[in-house]
Amino acid sequence: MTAQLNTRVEVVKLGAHIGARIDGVRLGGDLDAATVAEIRAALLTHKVIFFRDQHHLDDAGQLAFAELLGEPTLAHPTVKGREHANILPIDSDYSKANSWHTDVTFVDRIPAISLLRAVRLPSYGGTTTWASTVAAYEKLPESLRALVDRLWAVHSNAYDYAANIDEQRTGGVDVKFQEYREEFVADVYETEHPVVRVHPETGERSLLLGHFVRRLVGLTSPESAALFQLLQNRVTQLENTVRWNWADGDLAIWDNRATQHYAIADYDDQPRRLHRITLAGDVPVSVDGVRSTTRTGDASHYSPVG
Ligand SMILES: O=C(O)CCC(=O)C(=O)O
Ligand SMILES: [Fe+2]
Repeated sequence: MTAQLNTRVEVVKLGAHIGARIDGVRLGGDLDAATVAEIRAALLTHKVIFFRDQHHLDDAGQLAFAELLGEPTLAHPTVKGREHANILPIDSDYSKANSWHTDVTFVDRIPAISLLRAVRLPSYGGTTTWASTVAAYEKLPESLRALVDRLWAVHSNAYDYAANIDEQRTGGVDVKFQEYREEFVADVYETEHPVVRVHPETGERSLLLGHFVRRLVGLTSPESAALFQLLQNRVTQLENTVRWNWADGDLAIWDNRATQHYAIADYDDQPRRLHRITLAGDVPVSVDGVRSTTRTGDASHYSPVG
């Protein structure tokens, strides 16, 4: 217990809009409530926070700490946890998340928080970048805010289906990648979310878009694509981002209600592995107080509504 009394949380801001490193904390299931509250406050303010030198953490320790911040979901709605039901291995042998996204937006109960721990890192490359979807919204001109405040989008895990088939036919996909994709879309989920959601803890408005968006409700495909790209470009503007160069012992935590992220696949075929735990989130609510609606699939086995 004495070690806990000496804990001095130091929050080092990394950019104007997003990102902070937190020093002076040894993460684990035994952290005191005051320190957990400081960590949560830093997460809400900075959207993604990084901890270094947590070499003592294993899966059990990561999970015990995660449980202090919320209720873990299953590893994924469709992809089974390999060693542990609540832990999703992010393994470069199976997939690379090199596309801007918010985690698991194809279900109604989008996870609130993700915790990602470095397990095996490549000798170069393999950084991850996060973007603040709150900053993106706040920087919109009045006219665009008026447009997006009432816009809705359909998100689904069944994406790029035709491109995958073409790639298979031309022999462009590794077998393990193909198996992973098949597991990913084993059950199809489709959910309608507001493009602007109100954060349940901070009240901030943010843009809810990313990789899983199929189309914008009421627009044709070309119109959806054009408007989606305009807004996505706003999200990923470099001033809204922070990029993290992973080291052994690192843990990153992001507010999945206020960010998108992109894992940069510039490490050739070196192995890269991280372990992710997500915490249950609420169903998004629009600026008019309307909740997201499920069109296909039932995600109740995956996560309670947080
Ligand atoms: O590989 C990474 O750095 C991030 C992967 C990812 O998208 C995630 O953990 O949710
Ligand atoms: Fe992700």
